[in-house]
Amino acid sequence: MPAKKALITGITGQDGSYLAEYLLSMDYEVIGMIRRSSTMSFERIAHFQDRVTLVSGDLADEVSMLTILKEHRPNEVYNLAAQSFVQTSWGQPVFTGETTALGVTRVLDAIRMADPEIRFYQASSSEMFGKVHEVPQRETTPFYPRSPYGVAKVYGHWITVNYRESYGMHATSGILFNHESPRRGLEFVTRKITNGVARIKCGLDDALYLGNLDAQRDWGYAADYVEAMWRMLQQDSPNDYVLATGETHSVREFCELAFSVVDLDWEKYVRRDERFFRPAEVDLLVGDPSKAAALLGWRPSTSFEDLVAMMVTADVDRVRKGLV
Ligand code: NAP
Ligand code: F7E
Repeated sequence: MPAKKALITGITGQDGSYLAEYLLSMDYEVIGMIRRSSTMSFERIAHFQDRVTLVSGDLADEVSMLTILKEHRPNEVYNLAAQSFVQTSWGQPVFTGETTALGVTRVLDAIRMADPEIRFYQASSSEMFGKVHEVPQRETTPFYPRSPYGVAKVYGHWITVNYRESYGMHATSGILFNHESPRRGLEFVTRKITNGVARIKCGLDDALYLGNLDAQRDWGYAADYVEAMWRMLQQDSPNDYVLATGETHSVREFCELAFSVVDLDWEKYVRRDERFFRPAEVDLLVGDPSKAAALLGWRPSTSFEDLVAMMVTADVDRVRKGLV
């Protein structure tokens, strides 16, 4: 049987890099869409770059999507590309809407025109639940987004459902709660903390400046989550699935644990900084992954404690090698 072919938008991001590795391990032919930049940063994909085909395109440009689909004829498209940083979405609300919301329609419409049999995965987000209507959040929980990013993801989710219902497309939405790794961008709170811990431990910094320590998140490990994305597209029918651990922890707890990994007391180093508070906050997220467990046989395999230790250890190693 010929190998399956998958197109990943956002292959240079955290999830894109793990998903590409996972699909390669299953003998897929992987096409990765990258956008033009004056400096190319392939940090997360350098170790397997020679095993994937990189093609140029942008979610802002439907023609580029259509051309890629017609030329490469993938069986599956994973739409992971987005302006994904919530804080930035207040400063760049229109750009966030263009990419994170309308970008989804561009991909779906390009698929509809090139080959509506292509299976489609949309990277939806727990940020859609925002000011939560119920605890824990599940597929049926109403949305109440609290940022331009969250609003854009609600659009992306519903346009995916709409193309499924309008055109019978195999279009699936994975509603993923926060998932982290040593490849997480440095601006997100988990990686900001673990990188800060490593720099303090190695004597490069003497403080870490953070915003709201009371926010609570359901944090899992990114490599566990990309496997479930693949499982979703192997189902006979498209659907919506929550992926989460079912546990929630505050930013304060994350700090306490991360500093303790290197035997430091977090209270001596963490300072509050108004710049990192948000105009509207999502106070508490905790997901119910029972549908994914029942239909996909998926369960997260990495505990909160192991995730924090993994990220701190990786950052200490990087800092010691002079890499961060
Ligand atoms: P990430 O590390 O920020 O990666 C985002 C990717 O999107 C990068 O490859 C980026 O390319 C690409 N991109 C941005 N704008 C683009 C555009 N206009 N055209 C083409 N590519 C573009 O994000 P992530 O954490 O891997 O998340 C993957 C997806 O899941 C995102 O859609 C995110 O919103 C969603 N999500 C993430 C989480 C989470 O906890 N990580 C949870 C729920 C949903 P460059 O490298 O060129 O910037
Ligand atoms: O913030 C608080 C902040 O930026 C988590 C994205 O992947 O997950 C991510 O969005 C919490 C917030 O992630 C700082 O106020 C405190 O309550 O790590 P974050 P996020 O906003 O939850 C969802 C599911 C996505 O879909 C997104 O793409 O931490 N916080 N102090 C801080 N956050 C940051 N970034 N920096 C601080 O200094």
